[in-house]
Amino acid sequence: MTALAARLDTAIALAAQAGQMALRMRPPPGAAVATLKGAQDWLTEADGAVENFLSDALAAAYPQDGFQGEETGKGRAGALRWVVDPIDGTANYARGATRFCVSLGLLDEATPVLGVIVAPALGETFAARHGKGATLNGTKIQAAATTDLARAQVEVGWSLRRPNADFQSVCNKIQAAGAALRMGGSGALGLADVAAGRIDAYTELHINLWDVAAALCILAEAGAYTSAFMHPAVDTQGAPILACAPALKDPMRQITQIA
Ligand code: LIP
Repeated sequence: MTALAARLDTAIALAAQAGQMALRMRPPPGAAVATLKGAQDWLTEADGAVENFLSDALAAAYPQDGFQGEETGKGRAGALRWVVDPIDGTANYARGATRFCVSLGLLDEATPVLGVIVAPALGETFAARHGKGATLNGTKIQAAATTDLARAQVEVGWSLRRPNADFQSVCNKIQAAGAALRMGGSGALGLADVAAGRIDAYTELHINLWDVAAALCILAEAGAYTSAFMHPAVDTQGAPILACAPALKDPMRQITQIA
């Protein structure tokens, strides 16, 4: 078995365990049980516990690999680097909702080579290895064949890291093109839905590396178009993102001005 194949098996197993830990720790429905890192930027007890579990388990399995987590930063250096969002969709998770996931990406320098996204409350595992395709619960997935925005469904991610006016401008342009608009609160799951052909595009004016590291590999292996996200400062600064059905690349790039 190749080194990447073995790491994919490990990532799937660890993400499943992390997902069950998150489910056990999930707050009940109601007002958010969490603290605020910033405006509408939530942190729960599970974020830290899940990230510590994954960091320790990956260090034990692959001590030569690097690690970067949303909550603990760039913990270890290595040619291969795990980039982890312990709970993506924290705003949903903190209220007892189901649209959240554990996201594990593996980068070889700046190239995403593995991606695993586990949504435990939805019973879904997305997985991909560079050059070997992408799956949802073991079944091959591919981006949609949609060619017309007037028949498309587009998710737009939101945060207060960019002005609301800019977010609303993008939403207005998408709706003016005839597309249906949605928001979901988890960038990783929105991007995974593009890879699975469930929606036709996902865009966000600013998103962080740990939110997308797994999804970037899954999207590439599912044949989706993805904007150039991996710029030199992306590790700590994040970037805009566009992912979409291949035939919608030009109109979506025109609307979002994200290349
Ligand atoms: C979230 C992202 C989402 C973004 C939110 C937040 P978290 O990640 O998935 O796309 O709009 O502001 O960054 O905080 O739930 O891990």
